[in-house]
Amino acid sequence: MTAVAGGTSAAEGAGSGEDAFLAAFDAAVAAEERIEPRDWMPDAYRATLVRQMAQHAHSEIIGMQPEANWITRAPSLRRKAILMAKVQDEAGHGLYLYSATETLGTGRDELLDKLHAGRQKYSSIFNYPTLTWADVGAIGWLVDGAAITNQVPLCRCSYGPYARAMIRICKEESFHQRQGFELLLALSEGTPEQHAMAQDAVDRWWWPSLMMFGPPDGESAHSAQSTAWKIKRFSNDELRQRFVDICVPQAEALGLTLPDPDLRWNEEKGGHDFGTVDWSEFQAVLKGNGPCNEERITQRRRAHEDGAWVRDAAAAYAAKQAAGSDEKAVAA
Ligand code: BYC
Repeated sequence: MTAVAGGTSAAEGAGSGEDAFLAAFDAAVAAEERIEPRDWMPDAYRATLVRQMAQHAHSEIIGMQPEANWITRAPSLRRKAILMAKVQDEAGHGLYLYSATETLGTGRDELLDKLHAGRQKYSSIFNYPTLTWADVGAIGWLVDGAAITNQVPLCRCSYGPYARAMIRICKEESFHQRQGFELLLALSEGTPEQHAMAQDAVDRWWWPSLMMFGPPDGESAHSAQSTAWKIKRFSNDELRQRFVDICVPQAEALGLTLPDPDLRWNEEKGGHDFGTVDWSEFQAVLKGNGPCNEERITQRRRAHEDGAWVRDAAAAYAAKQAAGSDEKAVAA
């Protein structure tokens, strides 16, 4: 967007010029132009982006924990290498997203402090335990599958840096989803014990995966405004429906069943009917009372404290390098 570029803050836009800035912003959004970091934007747009992107970034780095739980116990070197690459990808996704929030004037330190203090959320899904190796497959197939369904539309988000980060993230998530499917297929077609392990994992991860799309539309506090701003392109329920419709034939191909007796094709609506998500469980997990909330946040805080010396060393090295290049510049 160029029309309002240079009007970089709400304060600058306050007063007589604000209406013009807002009109230019609204016109840019309506015309499907991208809003870029130096463009004027409403404070509430900035705040909602920081909220959503921070929650997304936190999900990526907390999401490393349940998967990393299986790195040492992966059943072959090939599976171990794949899982390590996947967990490393999640860290990278976190970095893209924290960098994108920095373009809105909110640094990573501030966001991490809020996460550690319990003032910002991460996806409910990562408060469930990974009990068996099959859970690594179920996370790939269902959790990454749900993430892709939710995140592909975000590649068209009105805020440029977020949209561009999502393009790369979605490409990588697509590999993740396929490795999960392939892992589950190998188990499903293996011994009866392996098949049962795969089915048990799908039984436990199915409903929490449906919760990843957020509360039902009628209870979604932010949807209307985020849709008007073209941050969100589809509602929580629309994406949840899309995910169910994608998963049903994939479950058949896997030879596994989805744990929902109400799941059936509805010719009239051209999609599957499915049972009701237990929203009381979702709310309990959001309030910190899921099976692993405590464990995840404790581990995250510990990792942050243990990593303090690395951050200090990197900052000292950067300062030394900068001083060195200043000296060279003076000498030249
Ligand atoms: N978990 O008004 P609503 C991944 C909150 S992981 C926790 O509908 P919105 C991956 C919501 O924040 C997936 N909280 O909100 C990583 C709000 O609370 P606040 C991460 C949830 O924002 C590693 C309240 O409920 N992906 O990719 O319009 C390995 C009301 O909700 C959840 C993203 O974050 C939840 N499930 O819509 C594998 C995608 N759902 O903030 C995979 C980006 C809702 O007012 N985010 N809440 O305190 C989004 O697309 C949207 O933020 C959501 C929610 C669809 C999630």
